[in-house]
Amino acid sequence: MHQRTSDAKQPNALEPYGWSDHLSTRFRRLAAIGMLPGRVLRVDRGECTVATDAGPMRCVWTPLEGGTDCEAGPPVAGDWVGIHHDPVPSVAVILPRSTAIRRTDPDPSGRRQQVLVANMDSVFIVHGLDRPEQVARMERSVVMVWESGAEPVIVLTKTDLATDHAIATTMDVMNGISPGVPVLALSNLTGDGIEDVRAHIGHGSTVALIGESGTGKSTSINRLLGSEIQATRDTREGDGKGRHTTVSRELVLLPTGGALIDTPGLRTLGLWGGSKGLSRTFSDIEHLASDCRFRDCRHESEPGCAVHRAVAEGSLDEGRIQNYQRMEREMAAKRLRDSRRTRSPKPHSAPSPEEWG
Ligand SMILES: Nc1nc2c(ncn2[C@@H]2O[C@H](COP(=O)(O)OP(=O)(O)O)[C@@H](O)[C@H]2O)c(=O)[nH]1
Ligand SMILES: [Mg+2]
Ligand SMILES: [Zn+2]
Repeated sequence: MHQRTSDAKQPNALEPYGWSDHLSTRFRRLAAIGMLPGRVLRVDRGECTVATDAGPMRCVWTPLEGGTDCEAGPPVAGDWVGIHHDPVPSVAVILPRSTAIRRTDPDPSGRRQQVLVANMDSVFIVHGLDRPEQVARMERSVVMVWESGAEPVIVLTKTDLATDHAIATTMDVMNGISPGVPVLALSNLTGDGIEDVRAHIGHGSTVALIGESGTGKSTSINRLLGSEIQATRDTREGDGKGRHTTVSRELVLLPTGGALIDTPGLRTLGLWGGSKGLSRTFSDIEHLASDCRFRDCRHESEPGCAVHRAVAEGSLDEGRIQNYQRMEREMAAKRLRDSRRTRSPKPHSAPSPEEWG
């Protein structure tokens, strides 16, 4: 009898990237029409580098006509794709993304979404201890990560530049950002904390690093890799902010298992999507709100407001409720704009190079 080799477990070069039975089942239809599976490692100058069973391949993006049950594109780092060879290697299909970080395109219409990175299991939100805390920005980043479907982890870098007291104070503040989100601290100079961070990177899992430029994302990736793959920049002679040396998102495999995706720092993080991420991040406020006298309490000046009581008693920070309300208003305004649209939203865009930083 003929042995069916397609179901046999063969060593697959994509396995360390997180290729799974689930993906393989999803891909079967595409394999049947001669497509090669791959994972996008990097996108630059309109082309992408894709990891495949046959090694990395440079591909253009040529969406398959009439493709259904796939993402609109363009491809981003972390995407699982189908490659077509005719006439040149092309990404023809983007498999549905299990998770994705999306923001509103900073163009004035606010009508487009930008996908920054896809199919990550967790996201390290990186902040440097050499800078002020920027609680509101961290809260916003956590909202975006929860909304993406991935698990947020807050990573503080440069412990070597802060006193123990300052580290402890910042850890306290960061622990208050979103109940249950781990907060880790490391130094790329001394190596302190690196192994704690590594422990949060599962075998076959994908972790994206986001955060402002100069916070140490690329340096941390090099540290975890044990080699200098990601370009970093010396900031000593500059303004301490670092320059955007990361020109595009890049996915690398760790020898100890797992994949990391580097991203450039983005100035603006306009919320995209529903309110799930907001509810998750501010679960403490939503929990308090269930004790407000009025079910539709807006926690402004209504009597019997449990949220205001918590602020008055000092158990809830006023800045936290203000930032929550600011993001709620931003999302309500966006919903209103969306509902007024007569035409369907424009296709997705990619961040422009001037936006980095
Ligand atoms: N002292 C110290 N400097 C660091 C640490 N991590 C990164 N840096 C420096 O911070 C600057 C920006 O790092 P980089 O990795 O390029 O930041 P990115 O923009 O987030 O990728 C570089 O000069 C790094 O050498 C750290 O843990 N301690
Ligand atoms: Mg970088
Ligand atoms: Zn209330």
